[in-house]
Amino acid sequence: MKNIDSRSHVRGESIYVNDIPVREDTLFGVVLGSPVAHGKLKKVDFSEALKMAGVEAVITASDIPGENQIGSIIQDEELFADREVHFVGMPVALVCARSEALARKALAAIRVEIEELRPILTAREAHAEKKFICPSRTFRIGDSDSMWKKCAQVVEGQAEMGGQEHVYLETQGAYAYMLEDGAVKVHSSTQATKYVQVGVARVLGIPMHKIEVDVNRIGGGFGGKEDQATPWGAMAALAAYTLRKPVKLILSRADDFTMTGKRHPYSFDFKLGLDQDLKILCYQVEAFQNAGAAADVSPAVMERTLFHGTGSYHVPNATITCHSCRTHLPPNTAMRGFGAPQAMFAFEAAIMKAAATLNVPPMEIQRKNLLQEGDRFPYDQLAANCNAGTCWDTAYKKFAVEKLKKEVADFNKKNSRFKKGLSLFPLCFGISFTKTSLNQGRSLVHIYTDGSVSITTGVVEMGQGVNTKILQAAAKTLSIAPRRFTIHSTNTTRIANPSPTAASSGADLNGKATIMACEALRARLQGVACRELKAQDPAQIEIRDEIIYLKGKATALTWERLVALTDESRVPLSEHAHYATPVIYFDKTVEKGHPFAYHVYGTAVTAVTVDCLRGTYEIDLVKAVHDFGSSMNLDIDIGQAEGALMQGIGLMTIEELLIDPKGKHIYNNLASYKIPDIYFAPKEVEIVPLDSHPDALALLGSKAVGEPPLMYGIGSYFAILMAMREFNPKMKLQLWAPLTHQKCLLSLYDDYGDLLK
Ligand code: MTE
Ligand code: LUZ
Ligand code: MOS
Repeated sequence: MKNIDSRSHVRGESIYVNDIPVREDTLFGVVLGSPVAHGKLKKVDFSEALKMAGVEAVITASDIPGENQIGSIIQDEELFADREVHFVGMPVALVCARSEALARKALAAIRVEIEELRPILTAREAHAEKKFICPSRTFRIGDSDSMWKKCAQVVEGQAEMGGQEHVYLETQGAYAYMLEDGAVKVHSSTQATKYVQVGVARVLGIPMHKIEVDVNRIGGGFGGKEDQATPWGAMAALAAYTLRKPVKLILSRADDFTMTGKRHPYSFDFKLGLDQDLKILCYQVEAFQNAGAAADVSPAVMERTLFHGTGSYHVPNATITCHSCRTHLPPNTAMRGFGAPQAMFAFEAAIMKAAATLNVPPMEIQRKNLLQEGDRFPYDQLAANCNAGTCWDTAYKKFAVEKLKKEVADFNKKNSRFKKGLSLFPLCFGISFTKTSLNQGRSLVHIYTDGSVSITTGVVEMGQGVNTKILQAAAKTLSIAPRRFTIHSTNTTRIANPSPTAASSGADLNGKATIMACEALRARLQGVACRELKAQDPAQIEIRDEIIYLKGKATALTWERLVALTDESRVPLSEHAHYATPVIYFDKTVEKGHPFAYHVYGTAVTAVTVDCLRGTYEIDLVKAVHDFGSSMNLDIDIGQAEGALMQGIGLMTIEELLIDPKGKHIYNNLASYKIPDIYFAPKEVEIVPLDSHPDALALLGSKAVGEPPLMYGIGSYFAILMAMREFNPKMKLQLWAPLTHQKCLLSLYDDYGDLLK
């Protein structure tokens, strides 16, 4: 089935926050951000700004009737800086004017006095100064300490991975206005209606029932709107509440770039030990997470890093430690993969180092150590229906890796300036929020008397096609045509307390709730049909393609007639259902449990060509065998896989966030921050679904797909590195993603005295 949004998208008719027709008297907000990363806020003088035409108010911390606090996991984040500023771009004030242009003009007239303090910019600096977001945590399996001496080879090293900007097409924003009796409605571009509602309630000091948060869809989130849509929703609501006028606040791309957090940069110290046969005996890693200036979801990201410390491999002895370090950068946040890509990169870096040291291909070490059925993860869960080896072997055969290897070797023999490299990357990603309580979904289904159906769930459509999947699940359960359904906006008055749309589990959680609601409705309809058709047992009734069957035989009773009869019989045509993932649990006191409903597996093959004169590279191909379970919509799922792959390649190659020594992002637009475009895309991309069994905890057996394929991008890093080592075997092994063209060029000529002569 086609994505139900494709028609309105293509016609430009899809509605985002900025497309909502503005009400009379609407004001437009622009945020004043701190110009320095760390300092004492001495004075904010906006008297001149207030005198300007069309400017109605400048709102600061002192205007907040409730609490100046929006922290979710830890209450450590102010909506507006009060006494101190903690990052460049930290909101200090909101200017409200009759147009955005006027507000921006007024912004320039505000004088801010700040006594600058020294900023901490890297995780390692923060670690040295013991600036932490939360206590550090360690996952352990076996006893790595006593195993090192039993290893034939031990390698140690450091790996670095940079952050990443989300680059959702729709920037952050909200539109808020008063309803009656002190209630506020907020249209927000958020992945988490509840978080915005909670934030607004806290800032305004009013109960949650007075706040309605609505999301029609968002123009991408990628995790960036899981926790970080809240400040803009809260500011718009605060302004609407205090000024009693509708207020719209849409960030410019530059402001969004500067003020919002990104994927967490990480730094790692790793140590890997292997036996004679290249079997991994032990692994130890210490991860330093750059959390930025406030907790945001960093403790949860850190947790996912710990869970993915050993990647797709079986490691009998492992010690995985993570520190969440407080720095003076915008609070880093959720982004597709959520701490897992960093952990996996560190492990692959360790394998690369071992391979380089032992002079064996990394693939040999990788294949020998893949997870097998029943292997224990460091957090105690066992690998079940483990497809790690199957994906690898299928990819190896299907994509003729032996032949590719030979082609690459031949090419490298014949060419001195251009070199090719090849890598395989195995994926294993756990599905479920690592915080067990978040694993619940809800659905509200109304059947109207004409037989049409309305569905509201807790999930937010952000381009991932989840509404199409919800519709498919409902249409299948009720056995009626897709055209009968409308999926309505995500709204806190229809679905209360939803989990954020995140952790790739939006479709599983809310789709399963939708099936439950539809099953309950179907049972009621069957009861009415049973009476109408004078059958003995509702079990003899079946609804199939909008026709009612009795004992397998079609009757004259249609869907529409049955629905009308049901209403006439005073049997309710509405159902609200709740789904909570069974089986999962986790005990933080011992760091053991069964946190994931299931794992998603896959293997990607990547080939690249490096231009060793320029340091540029092209990605020749990425081919992956991916475990979709039994996909309920391959068009959407392949689209997700390809999109995630591109985002992952960007992360590992050209997307570089540069920060100046004072803590300011040097880039604030897409002319300087480079993301993959169509020219940079691999010349060939092929995603082949693995023939795997349908997992019972996945929606209709169709496994979660939103995040896992992003990690295939890690393969591009190592393919490029392999090509570079062909050119300069003496090159220092630098494990520092992203491997930009510039870094590539500098590394190629590292220790290359002869060539430069
Ligand atoms: N796809 C598009 N087009 N836009 C997005 O913002 N977000 C990704 C992924 N795919 C995203 C996307 C992220 S980070 C997640 S967690 C999942 O979609 C969330 O949706 P799901 O739970 O329905 O898979
Ligand atoms: N968000 C979250 C996530 O709150 N918990 C998670 O485990 C998670 N995982 C991936 C992406 N977002
Ligand atoms: Mo995705 S990072 O879970 O929003």
